[in-house]
Amino acid sequence: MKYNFDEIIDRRNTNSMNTDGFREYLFKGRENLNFPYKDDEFVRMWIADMDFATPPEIIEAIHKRLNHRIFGYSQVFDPNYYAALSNWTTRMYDWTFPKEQLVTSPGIIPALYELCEYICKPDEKVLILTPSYAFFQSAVEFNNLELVCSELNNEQGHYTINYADLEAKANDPKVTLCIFCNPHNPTGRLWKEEELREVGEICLRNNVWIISDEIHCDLLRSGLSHTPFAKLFPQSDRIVTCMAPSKTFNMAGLMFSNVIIPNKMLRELWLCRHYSFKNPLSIAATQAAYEHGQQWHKELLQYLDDNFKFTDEFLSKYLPEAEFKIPEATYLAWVNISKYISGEEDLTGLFAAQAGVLLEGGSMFVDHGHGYIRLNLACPRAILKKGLQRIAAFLNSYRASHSI
Ligand code: LCS
Repeated sequence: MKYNFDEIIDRRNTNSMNTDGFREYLFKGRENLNFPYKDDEFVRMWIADMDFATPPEIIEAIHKRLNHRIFGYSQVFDPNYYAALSNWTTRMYDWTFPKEQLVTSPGIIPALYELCEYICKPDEKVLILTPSYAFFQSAVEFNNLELVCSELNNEQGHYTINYADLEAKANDPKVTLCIFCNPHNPTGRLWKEEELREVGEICLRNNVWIISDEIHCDLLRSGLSHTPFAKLFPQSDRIVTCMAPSKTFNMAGLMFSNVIIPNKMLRELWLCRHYSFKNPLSIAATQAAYEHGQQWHKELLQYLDDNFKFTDEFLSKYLPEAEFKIPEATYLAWVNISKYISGEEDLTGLFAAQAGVLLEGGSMFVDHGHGYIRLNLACPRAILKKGLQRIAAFLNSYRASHSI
């Protein structure tokens, strides 16, 4: 390996959400909570960023841009940016899109907030699949739109789409948009082509727009490949694709993402209303990621594969009744612990207080996450091991003392 993913980097006092902002995010309104652990004693497996250094090739590109010394108003003008992204999507997913369809945003979440507003009229409804990344709900509710949830089928931890339910909900004329997570956070499902086709056909025949949030699409187990939703429906202009280097290369704080809008009217609305200036360091970093990030990315996937293997073996040995399957995508483990703990709503608070682990309990995922915890495995193996040991010790003692 050329890159060192075992390195432990102290992230405290860098304005990082992960280390310095967990109270505000996980315990909003209860920031003064006292835990038996000091803040720096927690094992942090919560927010979806990584404890790995961003690739040196990206840092070098930022340095190069810094050395220019002027950081005036900027946007993407250099055609090499499109070329870099388009080469990446062609190489990775055998798919590309015309240059004029590409717009950029400081993040996918801000893009979702805007797109909901631009696509939907005030009394309309937006469909999501649950459990779900909670900001999908926030984007809908921020725009005073109604949220409609279709629960995924869950058979022993294997999640599939309930097409009949989705069709019934999409059939409501007030449902005009579906925000679809491809691959899916938190379950880690990498949707198959036939699943995407079915969802696409349901939405399109019911005049429902699709926003396909593909932020996790480069975080697959080695050997698997991602299908962009829009690739399957080249004749439709109702599928908006969101992609970003932020998760893949651990640069969420640089706030840069790609939004591909085939529909001309929607794109014109975006171009007219979106605040279009971008951070020049982020543009340079993103272009470098797509141009020079391939080797680092390959090694990252290998390290994540091994972290998942380690987790799977650890759970089989020390928490054999936890339901867990190595997901096809994301660096997130979605683990059903209901055989060890029951009737507890606030698993996030409980694990922080009693295990010294910061994680996200299932109730943080809109709905239908009951009994689950989500663990972020994108950390050095030594940290992962410590986190898993704490989780196992806590759950085994909880079960013993509660006679579950
Ligand atoms: N979309 C999905 C599906 C995500 O999982 C995340 C981050 C974002 C968008 C954020 O996009 P951004 O605005 O940064 O471009 N997911 C996180 C999570 O699950 N926990 O912490 C962040």
